[in-house]
Amino acid sequence: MKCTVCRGPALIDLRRHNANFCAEHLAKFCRDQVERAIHDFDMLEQGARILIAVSGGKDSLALWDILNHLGYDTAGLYVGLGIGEYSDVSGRFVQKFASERGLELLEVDLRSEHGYDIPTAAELTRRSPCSSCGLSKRHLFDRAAIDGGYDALVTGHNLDDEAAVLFGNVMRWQMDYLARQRPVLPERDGLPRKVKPLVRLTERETAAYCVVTGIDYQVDECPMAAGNKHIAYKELLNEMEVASPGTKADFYLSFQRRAVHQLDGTLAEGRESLGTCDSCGAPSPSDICAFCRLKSTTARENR
Ligand code: Q46
Ligand code: ZN
Ligand code: ZN
Repeated sequence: MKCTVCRGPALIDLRRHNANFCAEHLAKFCRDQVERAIHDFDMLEQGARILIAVSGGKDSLALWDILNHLGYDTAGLYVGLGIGEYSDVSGRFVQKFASERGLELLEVDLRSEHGYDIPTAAELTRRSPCSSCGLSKRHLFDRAAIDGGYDALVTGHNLDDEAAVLFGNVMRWQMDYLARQRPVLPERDGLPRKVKPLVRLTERETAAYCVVTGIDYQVDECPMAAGNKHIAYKELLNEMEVASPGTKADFYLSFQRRAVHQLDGTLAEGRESLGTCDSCGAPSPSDICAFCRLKSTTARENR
């Protein structure tokens, strides 16, 4: 197998692009795909100051590395979720990545700063761990991006993630979720601009990027992910991709090109009702935001 660009030995084949790449050209391919997503979806101004939500996994660390290469002014934000050994190891990968490259890393620890961790929150609220976790991360990422005056909050959602979520939303025709499923959401009412520059790369590609550029990352999956329905959607989409390479990208990117703008009205309707939380001042559709409610539930039950 030869590299499509230099004809040297290739180490990965990308069937949907009908191409094989060596280490150097795979890294270039990944950076080019991110640059293209940023350009096509008008995500970021050149040299923008951005905050990257980093988990210690392959996607967020690959993205941080790529955005740095592309000349953005980057800082990372890691939220310690308190999911035992998994969180401890993830945090160490992030710290190592940042310190080796001299990059700025902000850290928030749920337990010491907000009095709870994700396993406790899941148990006390009787909600799925991912729902407490998702709302906690969203709140803390949004807040840090606004307080720090960053031009955008960037997350490492890749093509597999986005296609799986889109599949789930289509299966239930959740029009409000579909309307919001965009790679760029503009800043509004105290919420930062949010962008997803990895939407043109799959998780196999970001993992390969980490391997060829020497990025060490947390390879274990979160132990609380079991039962997450998106895992089944990813498997289904992967089966379709094997039968017909390019299906996944076509599904997601064609939705962005042809369909999502039909839902601009639905998006605007959903945005009218945001006020502010009486307790923390964050944008919220109710008097007390979901994060403050979660905090007070866990504080009450922890007593
Ligand atoms: S960290 Fe949190 Fe994920 Fe673990 S508990 Fe669920 S949402 S699976 S990205
Ligand atoms: Zn090559
Ligand atoms: Zn609040």
